[in-house]
Amino acid sequence: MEEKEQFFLKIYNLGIIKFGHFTLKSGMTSPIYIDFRPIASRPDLLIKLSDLLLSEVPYHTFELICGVPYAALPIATTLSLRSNIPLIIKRKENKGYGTKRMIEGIYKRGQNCLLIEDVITSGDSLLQTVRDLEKEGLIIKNILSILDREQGGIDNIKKRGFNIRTLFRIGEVLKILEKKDLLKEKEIHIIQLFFKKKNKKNFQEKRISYEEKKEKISHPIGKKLLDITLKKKTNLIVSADLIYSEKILELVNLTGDSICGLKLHADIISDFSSSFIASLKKISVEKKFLLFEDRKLCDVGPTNYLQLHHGIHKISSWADILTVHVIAGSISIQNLNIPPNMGLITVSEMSSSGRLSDDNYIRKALNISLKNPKVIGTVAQRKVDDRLLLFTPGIHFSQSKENSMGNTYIHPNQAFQESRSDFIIVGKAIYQSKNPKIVAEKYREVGWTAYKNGL
Ligand code: 6AU
Repeated sequence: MEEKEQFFLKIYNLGIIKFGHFTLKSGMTSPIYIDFRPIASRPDLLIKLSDLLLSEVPYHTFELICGVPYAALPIATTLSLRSNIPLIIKRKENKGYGTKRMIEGIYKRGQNCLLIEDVITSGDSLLQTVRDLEKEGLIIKNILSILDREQGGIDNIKKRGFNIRTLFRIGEVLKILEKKDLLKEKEIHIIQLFFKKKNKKNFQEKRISYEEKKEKISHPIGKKLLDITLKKKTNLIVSADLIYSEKILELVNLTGDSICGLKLHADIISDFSSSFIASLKKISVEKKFLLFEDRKLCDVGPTNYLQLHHGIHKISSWADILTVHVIAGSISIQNLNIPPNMGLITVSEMSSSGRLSDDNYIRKALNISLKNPKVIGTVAQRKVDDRLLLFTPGIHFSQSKENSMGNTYIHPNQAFQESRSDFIIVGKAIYQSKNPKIVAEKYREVGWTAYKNGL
């Protein structure tokens, strides 16, 4: 321990622990932020760190080394140089051009790969990397991390059958710092409070129920959607991406009993009319579901306003829920004169492969969503704050399905288990099926069971 302790004090002096108010990748806030990136600028410490990590696993157990992007990349590289075991590089996104590979380097299916992560919180980004490597036929058994924040991530990973070793645990490093008088009393107090609370309420913990969500969502449409969901036992939204109104009405008649919402793209309907909307409204009242217009407004405020209220679609006259991007900034979705009975869903992170949103953008989009009282929820591919409803498109029972137009798909179970989603949005899987009524009912059942299992 002495050696590790000495080493930790050296890296601590690089400023790897910051105190303040931070939003973590998971969307949770924390008074402490740990970032090992500065070590990359100190070759001597990087080498020492790699040697300490390598002493945790026997060399013969792996043939490749990979770091979870990006923070662990320099560490994985050093490990590879010190052990003479080849490195492979996992991309966060494929480039969208060239080879479109997610994993770079030389490897063969069936090879054993050691995975390196810097900090483990929930373990989610690590598990994402595991999935991407496994898709390429690589075998992951051993995982090494520098620091465990002791918030449930390690159990989460162990539960899935991986061997994970970690050099430091947050509790033990805080003790080291306290012993050496490196923390102010106030800092100790804040951190102790945080970890006491968070450890009870760690990432393993159950999701919050729709009833609890209803308490947190103030917008009447958000509450109404949750009421419908609870009453009909469905979190399924069907995306009717069809170009004739008759076909949409047909689909709605078949699936209406299984859904809490119907999502439209009004601008793809060749024979759009107010009588079509009137028929749809009538069915939506009878069968109890809400109407979503997936217009994804993304312009400056005045143009968004015109697109919402005018043109042939007159969205504000009928839609219960409207999707918007916030790329033009928070003000672009303010002052739109949104009817009181219409809620907004922001699109913070799309389901498409090669999407351009990075963590920074997503964090800002989620903050805008939380601050705007008209916003009831968001589309994202990760867990979000409990005050937002989370909508997950890109759903298909056949997860590997990726169509040539670049949407990516996950199983409903994955949406509920990993992102703690509230609603699944399903298009093609239902409207292109031979029997949309039965298939929609199947998605309803699977979605509802997945939600219940998370409680
Ligand atoms: O199940 P699919 O792929 O046939 O249909 C998915 C539907 C489409 C997309 O326009 C929409 O979901 N969508 C959305 C939204 C806002 O719903 C966001 C996103 O990130 N990805 C996505 O596919 O109507």
